[in-house]
Amino acid sequence: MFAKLCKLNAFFTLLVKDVITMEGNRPQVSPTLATIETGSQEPEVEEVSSGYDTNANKEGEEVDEEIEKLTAVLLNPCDNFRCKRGKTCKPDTDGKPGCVCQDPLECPGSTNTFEHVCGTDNKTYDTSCELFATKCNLEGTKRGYKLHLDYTGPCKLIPQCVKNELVQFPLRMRDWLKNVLLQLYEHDSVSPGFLTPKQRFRVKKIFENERRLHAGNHSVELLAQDFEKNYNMYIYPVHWQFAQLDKHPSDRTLSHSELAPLRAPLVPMEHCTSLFFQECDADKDKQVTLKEWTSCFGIKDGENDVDVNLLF
Ligand SMILES: [Ca+2]
Repeated sequence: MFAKLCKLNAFFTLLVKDVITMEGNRPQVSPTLATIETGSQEPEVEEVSSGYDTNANKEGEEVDEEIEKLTAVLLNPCDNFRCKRGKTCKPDTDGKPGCVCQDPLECPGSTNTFEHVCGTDNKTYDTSCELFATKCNLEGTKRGYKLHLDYTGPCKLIPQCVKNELVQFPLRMRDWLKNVLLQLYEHDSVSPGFLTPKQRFRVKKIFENERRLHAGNHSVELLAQDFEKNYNMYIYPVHWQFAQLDKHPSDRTLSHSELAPLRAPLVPMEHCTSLFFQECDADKDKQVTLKEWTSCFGIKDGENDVDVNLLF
């Protein structure tokens, strides 16, 4: 678990670095990605057992340890008891732990503005904790159902995305995805762990291709030309990003909350983000399938370029 966290932190650090190195008309990821709490990363599990092993049949110290654990559980049944975002553990009258809506006023206050989030109700919340606690307390109401984390940072006026800009968005986004993967590859070469061997093998082919367009502040015309010329290099990064997001659950479709880690930090910087993801959901069922996703980025399904095997 610790190793996994370290890897994630490193990944976020890397993305934060992109903000500094990637300028101009490229999608950027804000530093807030490192601290974003979208709620989507939480498994939809309300209760997790305390892990206390009642069959423990050990001697000496081990038995003492078990007794200590049991005592702790009895004293505070909420220890090691997890609740999903917006809820908090509270023992019932029998001392059995359960999850109840958190009081938004009990959320730890923000320490800087990066922690503010804008809700879909166009209201700025001090932290994502406050937003999800508010949503929980509104459960069963229309307002609660409609409330989601829209983007990170305080609410601001997002200019309307015009059609011409919307067309440019996937060009820049897929170029950015390719560059993120190439950066991961370089980091992985110095300190392995950023990519799996399979991922590394696939990115290696892109990395070693002399004809690839290197990261820079390219015009949309050049990006479009490069997509024509080096089309094959863009197939894998688009699949890779889908697989990164499709984890809760991994079912080859992306829900609103699965998209959030990518969408939320991008919205305040790229005003076409929301519309782009809306349009990606071609059949408007609130789920973006792999086919819809790849089609959004211009990957041609007709030529078998959409391949679920690339997700693993
Ligand atoms: Ca999914």
